[in-house]
Amino acid sequence: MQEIHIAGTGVWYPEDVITNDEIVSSYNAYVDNFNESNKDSIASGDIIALEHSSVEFIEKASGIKTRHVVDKKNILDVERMMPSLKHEDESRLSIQAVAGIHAAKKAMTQANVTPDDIDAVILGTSHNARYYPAVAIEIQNELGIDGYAYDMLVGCSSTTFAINNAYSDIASGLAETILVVNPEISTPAVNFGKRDIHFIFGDGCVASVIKKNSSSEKSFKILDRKLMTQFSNNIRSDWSYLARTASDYKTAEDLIFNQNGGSVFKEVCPLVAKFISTQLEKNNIKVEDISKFWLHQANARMINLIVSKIIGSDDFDTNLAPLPIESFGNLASAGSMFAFNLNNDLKSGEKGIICSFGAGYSVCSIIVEKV
Ligand code: CO8
Repeated sequence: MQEIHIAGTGVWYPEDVITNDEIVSSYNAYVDNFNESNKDSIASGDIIALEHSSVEFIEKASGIKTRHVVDKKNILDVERMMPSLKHEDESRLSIQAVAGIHAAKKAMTQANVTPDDIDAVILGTSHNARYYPAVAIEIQNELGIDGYAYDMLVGCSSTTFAINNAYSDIASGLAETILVVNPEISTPAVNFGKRDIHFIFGDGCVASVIKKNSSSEKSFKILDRKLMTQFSNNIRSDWSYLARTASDYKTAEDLIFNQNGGSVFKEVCPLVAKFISTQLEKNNIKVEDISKFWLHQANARMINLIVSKIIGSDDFDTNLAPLPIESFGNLASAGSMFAFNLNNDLKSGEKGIICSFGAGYSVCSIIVEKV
């Protein structure tokens, strides 16, 4: 009988780490500079003074303690407040390809496969590094993989939707083994001068090998997939090739990542809890039979609230729903599979749920069972 497995996963993250103390000190120095430079306009009421951020707020509101980033020095530099990167061009590998290749090699080792075994590469991410050629094809070329490769964007659900595509291609007979790569280099899209989002994101990448009838000891069988989207402007980025032609003016900060975090929290938590509960019912799986919830790492409070709604109690072992967000921040779409990679020591027959949710809105939940 044909089974389709997550045969192996691998992660990559940059060495630079920023603590909450460091991000808050930098932000508060930026605020002090801004308020001093604009003191007359602030006094006349033309500009609203910026307020300080706080470590206590960040830990309580999000659970984040540190984040790994591609360029700590320039993010913390109050005169810059963003990473310093080079333009993407043909003289070097894309930043997403570099991250993706590191994670992919680990995933292939864990899955006991070589590039010769792979039929396709699907790259899912929240932000394209460029429009074309696809970074997935660049990775395919660097690793020496035959077959096809493409990039796809589904905001925070890009990783799980990409795994879903891989499953469908394998189930239809188009491929037998697919490498899914999910680089999330998010800090270039963060306005580090904005109090309600300056602390949220980190950079990282996860890769997964999806394979028909895998024999690797790390294999998880995919039992069920469920997807939904529902339009919302609460998480939005308008950064695009159209921007250079626009006749109205917007700054880069207007165009990059913006969110109404409170609304996202209120709307998405009940939606995801119901989505997963309904999926379990449909599959005749009792919630007590779920040993692990690998959820999108947007906010630790959000994860705990969703799990408590599903299991009907807020008294549960923290190991039930891993929280790599504490060390890595929000890794956009890579978060749920990153959690899976770091904490998946299940026994044969035990089940878990991988679920992403966020921009779009988009939700994808995958029930898996340890082989
Ligand atoms: N320090 C101190 N106080 C602050 C700060 C701060 N840094 N920020 C806000 N406050 C204050 C506010 O001013 C407010 O004060 P008051 O009550 O006086 O008005 C108070 O704190 C409470 O503010 P909020 O209601 O906004 O705070 P919350 O408790 O809601 O927490 C969060 C804010 C952490 C943003 C929370 O709302 C959250 O996590 N929401 C969910 C967000 C979410 O899931 N977003 C999806 C993320 S998108 C994604 O995962 C992928 C997208 C693509 C990648 C993008 C890459 C860049």
